[in-house]
Amino acid sequence: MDLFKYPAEPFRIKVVEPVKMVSCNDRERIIKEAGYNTFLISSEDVYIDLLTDSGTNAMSDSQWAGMMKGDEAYAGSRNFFHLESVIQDCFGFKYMIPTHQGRGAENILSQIAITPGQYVPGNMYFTTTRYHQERNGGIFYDIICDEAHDAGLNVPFKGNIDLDKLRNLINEKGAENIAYVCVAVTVNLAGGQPVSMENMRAVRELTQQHGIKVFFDATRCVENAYYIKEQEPGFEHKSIKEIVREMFSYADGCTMSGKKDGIVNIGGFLCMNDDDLFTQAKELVVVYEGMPSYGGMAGRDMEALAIGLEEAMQYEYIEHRIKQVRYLGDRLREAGVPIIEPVGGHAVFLDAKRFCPHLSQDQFPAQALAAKLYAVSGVRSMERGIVSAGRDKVTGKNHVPKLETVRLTIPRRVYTYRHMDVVADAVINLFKQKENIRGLKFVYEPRQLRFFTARFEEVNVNKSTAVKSGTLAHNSI
Ligand code: PM9
Repeated sequence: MDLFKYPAEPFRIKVVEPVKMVSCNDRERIIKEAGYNTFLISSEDVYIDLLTDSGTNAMSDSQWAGMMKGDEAYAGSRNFFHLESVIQDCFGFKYMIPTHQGRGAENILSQIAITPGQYVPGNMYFTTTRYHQERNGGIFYDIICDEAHDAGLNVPFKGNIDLDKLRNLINEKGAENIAYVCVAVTVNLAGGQPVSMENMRAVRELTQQHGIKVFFDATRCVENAYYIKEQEPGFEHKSIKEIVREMFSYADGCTMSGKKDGIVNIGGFLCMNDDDLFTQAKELVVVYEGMPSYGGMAGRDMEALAIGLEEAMQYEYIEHRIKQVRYLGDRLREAGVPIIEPVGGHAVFLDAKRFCPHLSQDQFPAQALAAKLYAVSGVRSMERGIVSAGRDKVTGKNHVPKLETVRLTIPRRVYTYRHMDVVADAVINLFKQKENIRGLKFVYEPRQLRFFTARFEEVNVNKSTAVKSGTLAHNSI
C-alpha cells in the first residue's frame, strides 16, 4: 500500500471493543424485523457500522484524561471557559453557546434569526437544519451549484454556492425577505463536498452589499479546510487552523455538531458576533438546553470537545481521515461501482439510481440497497435519498432529490484500512447481483424526519426479475 497515498493510522490502539458477525440467516430476519430501516437494527447485530460519523468517534487518551477534569458545577464550569477559548481561537467569533448537539444550536438559531415567511437560502439542505428552519416559518431555498446534483461529475468544490442563484433570489424577493444565508462546510447530502475559500469570500461580499447575514454549518469544517489546503491555490503552506480561521471570518456566526469534526460522542454549539442575537440566544438556551455556561453538556463533555477540536486541526489526523475515506472510494470505483464523485470528506456515497436501475425512485432504491447490504454482509449504512428528503410542508408531496444515495460513513479513528477492504468486497459482491435487490413501500411513515424511524416492506416482485428472498449469495465474511 502506498504510504503517501494512503497513510497509516497516525495513532496506536490502546483500547479495543470486540465486534461480532451474526449469521446471514439472522441478518435476513433482523432487517425484516427492523422494517428494512438500518436505524432500527441493534448495534450488537452490526459487524462494521458505517451508519454515521456522528458521535461514533474514538476519543484520544488526552480527551479521556480531560474528562477526569470535568467541573460539574451548575454554573461557570472551568471547562466552559476552556471550550470557549478554544472555539474563539479556532473560529474567531465573539460569543459561543454550548448545546447538547448540532440540532440544539439549529433550534435556537432558527428561532432568533428567522421571521416567518422569510427565505433561508442554503447549499443543499440538511435534514435537521431544514426541519428547524421550516418549523420556524422559514422557506428553504437551494442555491448550491448545479454540479452538486450530478452524482458522477468529478469536479472540485461541488459544495459551492451558485452566486447567480443567490443574486436572483435577493433581487426577486428583496433582501429584507431573506433571514440569512446558510453555508454548510462541507455539504453532507451532496456527498461531503467542500466549499472553496474563493466562494465563501464571494458570498460574503454579495451578502454584505445587501446587509444579509451568513451563518455557517461548521459540522465538518476541518474536512472542508483540508480540501482547501489540498486543492485551492495559495493555501498549500497554510495550517489547517489558519484556513479554518479564514473560512469563518466570512461568516456572522455558525452552528456546529461537535459529534463530527469535534471528535466527541456528544455536544455542539452556536456562535455569533452580534450582541442582540447573543442576548436572545442566551435567553432561549435556558429554555431548551440549560445554563449558558453548559447548554446541554456536562463539564467533562465540554473538556473533551475543547481537546477534540484542537486535535482535529492537526494535519496528520485530517490527512489520514480524508485518505482513508478516499481509499474506500478508490476501491469501489476501480470495480465499476457507481459512487458520488469526487469522494467527499466523511463518507463514500453509493449512487443508488445507477446501482439499482431496475427500481424507480418511488420504490426507495437507496433504502432497499442499504437494507440488502446489511443482509448480505453485516455492514450498516444509511439511506440519503427520497426517504431522507421527506415531504413538502405545503403540498404534502414527496421531495424528489436528484441524488438517491447510500452513505458509507466512516467514524473517526475507529476502523482500519482492512475494515475498508471488507466493506469494499461486500459492496462489490452485491453490485454483481444488484438486480436481486427488491423495492420497498412504507408501512409506517413518521410525520417528521421520517428516515429515523420509518418502517417498510418489500414490494411484490416484478415477474421478469422475480427472485425469492434469501436466494442472494451472501459474502463469506
Ligand atoms: N448529521 C449524520 O449522520 C446525524 C443526524 S442524521 C442521521 O450525518 C450537519 C451537516 C449534519 C448534522 C448531523 C447536523 C445535526 C447538522 N448539520 O446530529 O444534531 O450532518 O448533532 O447535528 C448526522 P446533530
